[in-house]
Amino acid sequence: MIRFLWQVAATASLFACSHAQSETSSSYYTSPTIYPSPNTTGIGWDGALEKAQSFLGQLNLTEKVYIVTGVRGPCVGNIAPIPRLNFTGLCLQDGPAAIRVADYASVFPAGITTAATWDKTLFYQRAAAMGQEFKDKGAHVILAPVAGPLGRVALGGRNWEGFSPDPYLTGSAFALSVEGMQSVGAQACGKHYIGNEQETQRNPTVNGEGETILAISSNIDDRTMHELYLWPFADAVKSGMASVMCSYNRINQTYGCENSKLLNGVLKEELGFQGYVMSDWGATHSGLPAINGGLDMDMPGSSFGSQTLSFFGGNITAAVQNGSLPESRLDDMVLRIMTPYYFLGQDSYPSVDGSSADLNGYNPATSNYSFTLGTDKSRDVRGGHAQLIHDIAAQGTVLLKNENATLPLKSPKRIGVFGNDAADLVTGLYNTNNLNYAGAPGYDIGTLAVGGGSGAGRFTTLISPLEAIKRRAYAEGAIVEYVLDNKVAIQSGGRGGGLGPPTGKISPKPDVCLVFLKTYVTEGYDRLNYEADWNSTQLVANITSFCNNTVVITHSGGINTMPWAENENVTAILAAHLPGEQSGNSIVSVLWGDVNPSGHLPYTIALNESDYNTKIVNQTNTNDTDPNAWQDNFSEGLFIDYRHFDQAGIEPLYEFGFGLSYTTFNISDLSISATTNASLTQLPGDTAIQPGGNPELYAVLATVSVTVSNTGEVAGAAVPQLYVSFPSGSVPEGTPVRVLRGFEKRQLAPGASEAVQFMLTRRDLSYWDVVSQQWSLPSNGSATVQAGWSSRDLPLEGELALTIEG
Ligand SMILES: *C1O[C@H](CO)[C@@H](O)[C@H](O)[C@H]1NC(C)=O
Ligand SMILES: *[C@@H]1O[C@H](CO)[C@@H](O)[C@H](O)[C@H]1NC(C)=O
Ligand SMILES: *[C@@H]1O[C@H](CO)[C@@H](O)[C@H](O)[C@H]1NC(C)=O
Ligand SMILES: *[C@@H]1O[C@H](CO)[C@@H](O)[C@H](O)[C@H]1NC(C)=O
Ligand SMILES: *[C@@H]1O[C@H](CO)[C@@H](O)[C@H](O)[C@H]1NC(C)=O
Ligand SMILES: *[C@@H]1O[C@H](CO)[C@@H](O)[C@H](O)[C@H]1NC(C)=O
Ligand SMILES: *[C@@H]1O[C@H](CO)[C@@H](O)[C@H](O)[C@H]1NC(C)=O
Ligand SMILES: *[C@@H]1O[C@H](CO)[C@@H](O)[C@H](O)[C@H]1NC(C)=O
Ligand SMILES: *[C@@H]1O[C@H](CO)[C@@H](O)[C@H](O)[C@H]1NC(C)=O
Ligand SMILES: *[C@@H]1O[C@H](CO)[C@@H](O)[C@H](O)[C@H]1NC(C)=O
Ligand SMILES: *[C@@H]1O[C@H](CO)[C@@H](O)[C@H](O)[C@H]1NC(C)=O
Ligand SMILES: *[C@@H]1O[C@H](CO)[C@@H](O)[C@H](O)[C@H]1NC(C)=O
Repeated sequence: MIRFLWQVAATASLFACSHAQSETSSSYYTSPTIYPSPNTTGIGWDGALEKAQSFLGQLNLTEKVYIVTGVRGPCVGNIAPIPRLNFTGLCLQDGPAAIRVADYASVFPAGITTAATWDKTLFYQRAAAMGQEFKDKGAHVILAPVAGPLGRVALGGRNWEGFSPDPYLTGSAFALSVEGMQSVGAQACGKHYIGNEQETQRNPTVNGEGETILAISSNIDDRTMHELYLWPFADAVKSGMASVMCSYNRINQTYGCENSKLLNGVLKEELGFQGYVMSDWGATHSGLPAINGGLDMDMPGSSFGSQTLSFFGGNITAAVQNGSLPESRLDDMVLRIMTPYYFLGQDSYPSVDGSSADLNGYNPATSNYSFTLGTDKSRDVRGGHAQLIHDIAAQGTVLLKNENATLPLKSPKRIGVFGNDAADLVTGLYNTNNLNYAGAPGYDIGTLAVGGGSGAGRFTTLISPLEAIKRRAYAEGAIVEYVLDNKVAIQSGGRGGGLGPPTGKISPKPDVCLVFLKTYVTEGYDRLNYEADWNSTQLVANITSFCNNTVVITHSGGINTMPWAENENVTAILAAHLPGEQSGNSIVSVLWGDVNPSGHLPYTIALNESDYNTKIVNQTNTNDTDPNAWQDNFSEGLFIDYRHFDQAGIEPLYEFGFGLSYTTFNISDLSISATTNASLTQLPGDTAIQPGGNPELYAVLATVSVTVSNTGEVAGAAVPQLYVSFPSGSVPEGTPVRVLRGFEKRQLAPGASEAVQFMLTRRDLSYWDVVSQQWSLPSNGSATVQAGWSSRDLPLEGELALTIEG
């Protein structure tokens, strides 16, 4: 059904293009308008709405407008102080892996690394530690976490900032991140809402004739929206997320920050979101349409890019005065912003660190607003987080291959280290500015521990792989030989050339060769290649030509193909993702076995890049005359990542959920029990909306338990996973073969066993029914439940039969 409609749409658009430009837009999905913007009722934030109302009652019109319009100040985003009310303003700072604009702060493992741990405790602990650093620097609002992009396209340039293309895994990490950040009193701003799945043309451009070419439109059908892209946002709203950032792109032709269907209809009404929607920087394209469409705060509010003034500010004052905007809407915007502020106790909060102002190039002396900065500049907020960062990075490292137990290393005496990614940074500790990026893969010599753009972080400390390996080797009396410049390693040639022993740059012959590869990622650009950068495949070929014990380690902001994976001399592969500041220490822990790897892939690694079905849309230089030319039809529906590989029957190289260990595990004793014998209605009852949506969606309908045991010689952490297959025939066409619906992580001593329980909620067992506009259980309630170690390794299977009212 859905697929058929898509074909019609595509055909119609081709027709329209060749005949009349004005008809182009009508052949694509469009968004309906949903007005008015619902008022907050402060549910879940007891007592705080009253405080916000009392504050609102003291504001004059100009001051209300201050609260909703950003100004220039010491932080990346700022709301002006109102000194007469002792309100010191709001400080908003990037980003998802670190407080970016700060010194003496930690750089944490990226979202993708965190997802690869599959560890809910670490999801929360990382966020709580980050939240504490933001708070200690005086930042009220964290511009994180990220669930958009979800990771629809393997080459998406910002996938690493978020977690996984699986909405269940991302939903868990996103919601626990919100809870962790807010547990210490900082506000989380979940982003980017929604459909921001590529960087290319995420913003409008101006062509040679001065005509505006609109930003890309992500055209997403209703079911796909609910079951993939919206799913994690529902989880985070349920967790009390203070703020949501609307995205740069259009959705069904309408800009993210004025899409009333998505902001008013879906986020505030269906999901019961009580907080405020802020724009991405410069993503506001109108005043009243955006405000009526559900936007509550304009950022950065003043000069940004080509925008010199805000659509908010004085325009709102004028609109209220001339009656075109009801003041009650402005009041609701203020209440939505101030309620989480009071709920989290931010009326008593640390002052903004003066070093933030310096790093943002802000001079308080020349400001119209009286921001008060802390006098204790450059506060050290790292709070001993290095150990946690080390742990997450080690746990987020995925062991993909380990022939004949090459790893952990057995006290090698001669260690070879190769590749530009092993080296310390040589171009500064803050690589946020898309260094050398014009399709080129970032900076050359230096390890990749975090990506670029607003998701970057300034390193106060960075431990490179080479540094940590040398320290370890010295302690064990081993020698380390290295060639870090890929060009030199490649040009030297292999055996008999200038690199390999006995006559080359490397001699004696290493017992083990550690090859470090990297794949740069940064906001603003999508990736161009699936393989790791800097001639990585050739580098591996050169090293393996003389080294029959080559371990390849990747530091990558996304999916890589690995054409060298089956090379006989590549004995082990570790996908170490973006580990943050303790990079070297964490990889040494895994290589030498201090940490038994327990990471699992949060995405699928294909054998061939052509196996991926979703691509970056790129119209650059192909048509810059049609303002509406950039259209991205999400015509694959629910079939992204492993759902596509399962549906199309494609064998991956390493599947979603896969990861090896230095020990072995067994899984047994699957048992399934419904929580009620009573028959269930197919649709949830008509219960008042709470944050997260209809509360009945989260009622547990069944529990599944399994027993996991460590059958090997060393301690290790098992990651049992639960997948559900819906009864075909009782669900609409376009339903995936199986979907992740549970995972846990358990540390087990050798010989130890533990029972693990998974809870299946009504939403977990439902599909989004576009007709009733509800989550619906299949009419025949018999689902297949599978448990195991990855999306393709599921030794246990059972049936879950629910009785559905006829
Ligand atoms: C190593 O690289 C050089 C230079 O590109 C190439 O000529 C040589 O064939 C490579 N050696 C192997 C074994 O791949
Ligand atoms: C986009 O259009 C599709 C097709 O009409 C529809 O199913 C979906 O709900 C629309 N989404 C939005 C946000 O307008
Ligand atoms: C919001 O509340 C105000 C009263 O404060 C009311 O006038 C307005 O109609 C309400 N708006 C909606 C959408 O319910
Ligand atoms: C509103 O309050 C501000 C001070 O916060 C003051 O500058 C301004 O004149 C006031 N406006 C009105 C209309 O009273
Ligand atoms: C502002 O703070 C001062 C000093 O603590 C206090 O005297 C005053 O009442 C406060 N004003 C408001 C409006 O809360
Ligand atoms: C109001 O919005 C318009 C664009 O519609 C903009 O040109 C103008 O500068 C804005 N005014 C203020 C005071 O921000
Ligand atoms: C692994 O061990 C087996 C048996 O000793 C041997 O045949 C094989 O060549 C080894 N493979 C590697 C990659 O060392
Ligand atoms: C898009 O196309 C342009 C022009 O051919 C090219 O320069 C750019 O690298 C492409 N971008 C991506 C992400 O493919
Ligand atoms: C890859 O190697 C070729 C020569 O074989 C060189 O021209 C190119 O610049 C290298 N690319 C990178 C990214 O190192
Ligand atoms: C593997 O290493 C051996 C040397 O130990 C070499 O003879 C062989 O050609 C290498 N194989 C590959 C595929 O490079
Ligand atoms: C690697 O080559 C050495 C000889 O240089 C040999 O002793 C060793 O067994 C080989 N290892 C593997 C894994 O083939
Ligand atoms: C570009 O788009 C315009 C308007 O739709 C169309 O007339 C023209 O043929 C297109 N050009 C190319 C090269 O696709």
